[in-house]
Amino acid sequence: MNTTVTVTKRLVNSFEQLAPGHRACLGCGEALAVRLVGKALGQNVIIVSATGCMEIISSQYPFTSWEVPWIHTLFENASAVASGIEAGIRALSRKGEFNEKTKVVAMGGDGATSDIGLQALSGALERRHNFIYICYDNEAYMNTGVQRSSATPYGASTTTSPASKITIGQTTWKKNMPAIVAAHDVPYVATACASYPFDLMSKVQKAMNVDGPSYIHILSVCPTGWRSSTESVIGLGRLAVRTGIFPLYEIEDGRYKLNMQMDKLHPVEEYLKQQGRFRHLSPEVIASIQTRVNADYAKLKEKATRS
Ligand SMILES: Cc1ncc(C[n+]2csc(CCOP(=O)(O)OP(=O)(O)O)c2C)c(N)n1
Repeated sequence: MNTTVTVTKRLVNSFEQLAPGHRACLGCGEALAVRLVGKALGQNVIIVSATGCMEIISSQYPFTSWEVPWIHTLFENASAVASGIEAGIRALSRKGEFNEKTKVVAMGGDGATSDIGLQALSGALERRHNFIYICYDNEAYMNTGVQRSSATPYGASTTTSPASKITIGQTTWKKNMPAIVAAHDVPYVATACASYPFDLMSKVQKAMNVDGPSYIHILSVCPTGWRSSTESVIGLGRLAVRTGIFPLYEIEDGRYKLNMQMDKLHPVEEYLKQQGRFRHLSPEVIASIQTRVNADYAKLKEKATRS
């Protein structure tokens, strides 16, 4: 018994960066991801948070759930604010007025990252600030009522892409944010999901050790917006990975590495049928999603083989 406790302690930091008592929805996959990220980051960090679910649930005045320095920014400027803090740390360090190795970590949802904050993120990556950007991707603008974003998957019904007799809902394919970040030639890019907690935490720790910009894109299951059951959060995250819909991979100095090589993918239907947002999809549309997922996964595998 004691041995198990010791091993667990060594694997997972007991420090909770996100204190209990926050207001996330029941079964929120994103709050779980934030907790895991916090355990991997430790305490010597400054968090810069764009507007979104994780800001709303954690910072209602006069309360805060954050056990580390934390600043709320607009959608548009999380990466710009992170850049300024990082530059400030460097300037003070040069003058000998700051001796800590503090990491700046910017975070935002998929709307904040792939839509409204993309310009500031691109600038910060290009200037090569020493910071980590984490996208918590729940695949829509969730805290304002499930509006589509450019990360919403094809065929999903949202309040601004509602499925009807004449449309399947979202008619565009999910924007490939990790590829957009990788095109900035940054040292470290990774995808992760809270359903694979050790994989997620080890990627965050890797990013902590990068001298320069790094990016982690975390799929965050959202029972409220996906219209799925709260007890299937972990299972849905695993299925997203095992179907190839959300593969786990890293891009280190341009080299791709698949973290879970799968010879045979689970059918996408297994994943889609558990979510109300896809309930209306016909077998033909599901088949077209399967074709696209197979092709994207094959491309990724090829990149990993060539690396
Ligand atoms: C420029 C701007 N447009 C719209 C809003 C309103 N708004 C606040 S949070 C939010 C949704 C955020 O979506 P996302 O970044 O995906 O994070 P999530 O809420 O899903 O965690 C919106 C639209 C805003 N605050 N600023």
